[in-house]
Amino acid sequence: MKITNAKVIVTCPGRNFVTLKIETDDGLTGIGDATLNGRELAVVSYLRDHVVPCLIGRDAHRIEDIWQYLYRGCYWRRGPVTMTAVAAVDTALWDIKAKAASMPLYQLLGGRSRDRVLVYGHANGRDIEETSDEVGRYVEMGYKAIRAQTGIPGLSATYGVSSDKMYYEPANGTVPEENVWDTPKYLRHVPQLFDTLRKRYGFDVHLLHDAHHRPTPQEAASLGKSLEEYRLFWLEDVTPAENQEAFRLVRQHTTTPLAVGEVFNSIWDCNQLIQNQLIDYVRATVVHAGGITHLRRIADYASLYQVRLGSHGATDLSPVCMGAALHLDIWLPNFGIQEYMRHTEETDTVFPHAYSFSDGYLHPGDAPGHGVEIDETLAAKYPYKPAYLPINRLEDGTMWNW
Ligand code: EZ4
Ligand code: CO
Repeated sequence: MKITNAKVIVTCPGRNFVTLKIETDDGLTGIGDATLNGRELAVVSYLRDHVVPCLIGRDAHRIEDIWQYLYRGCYWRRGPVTMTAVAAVDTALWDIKAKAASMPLYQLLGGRSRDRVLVYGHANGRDIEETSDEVGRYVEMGYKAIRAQTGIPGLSATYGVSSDKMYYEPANGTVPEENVWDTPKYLRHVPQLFDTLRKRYGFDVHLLHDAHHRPTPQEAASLGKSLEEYRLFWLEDVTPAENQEAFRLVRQHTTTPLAVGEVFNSIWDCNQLIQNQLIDYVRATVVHAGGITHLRRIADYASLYQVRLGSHGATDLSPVCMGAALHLDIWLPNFGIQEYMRHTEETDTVFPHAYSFSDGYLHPGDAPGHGVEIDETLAAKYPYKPAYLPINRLEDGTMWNW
């Protein structure tokens, strides 16, 4: 089965998405997500200018060989732009192979290891009271796991908090907005949030929290310690992981479960974290970590050390990524949880999909392939709009982590 064409489709139904569609001489087509938040057009060029011309005429069934060809063959290995482009090709090829087999993708991976995929939603509020009410809304919708983020007194804007609740979109400014950050204020406030939530909702609902790479390792250790009694499902991105060894300090001081890795693009970003058991969950994704082929490799490696997969699933990961991720999740023996931030109605109409939510779980559906399509006519009605995540500065103006 030869690849005859590959198109890069850019659309902005409320936010930007990049999708690669591969066509074959059998008439089968497959799609892969290629969205890299705030750097979308870099991946578009990488694919259009450098990858697509090399794909034409290749055997679409040779997924592994094409992966190696794009990874080793470009000489410049790894990096978010490269690995997102590789992921798009890989995901589209798995979609095609599963359609050729007339099977849902999870069957090709080894079949289901579970009946459904546990997901967590996002509850955000300007203050503890509002966040606490939001958690209640998620409990009512059936969620078994909820991430809680709250505004911090003294800081005008906080990550994860906005007036749009169900569909909040962190990327907005045509140039990045500038926020002010202060870690000591944050460290004092967060334990009060979880104290309130546990008093109101008890310990049966899973609670999660994202520190979004702001604390230093020492601050991260202190945060983990101060949250221990609230028994979080996980504490996410508690410090940047560029230096994987930094997590040793955090780990030595707290039993709060740790998750990190939404920005990882390769197994080399987490090999020490995994091998030294410095984390409990790795947050790498299909779209940013080289597709199903490479994420499966990371997850298999993690299973040797009892580290589980808890993939990133914010709105900038398109329904195509979500569909593919759910097939991996339902198969993967060491699956932990899947993040699920709902896409808007507009986005869901551009990307019709077989996956569905019920009672706090997602199911990938049983359509052949990964079960997600793109309505190209509708997609063409939403042209690309520049949009960036905000940045953070400390109160004295020092550039910090967002
Ligand atoms: O900042 O998706 O856990 N989710 C997150 C997200 C990320 C964005 C980055 O593109 O931290 O909100
Ligand atoms: Co995060």
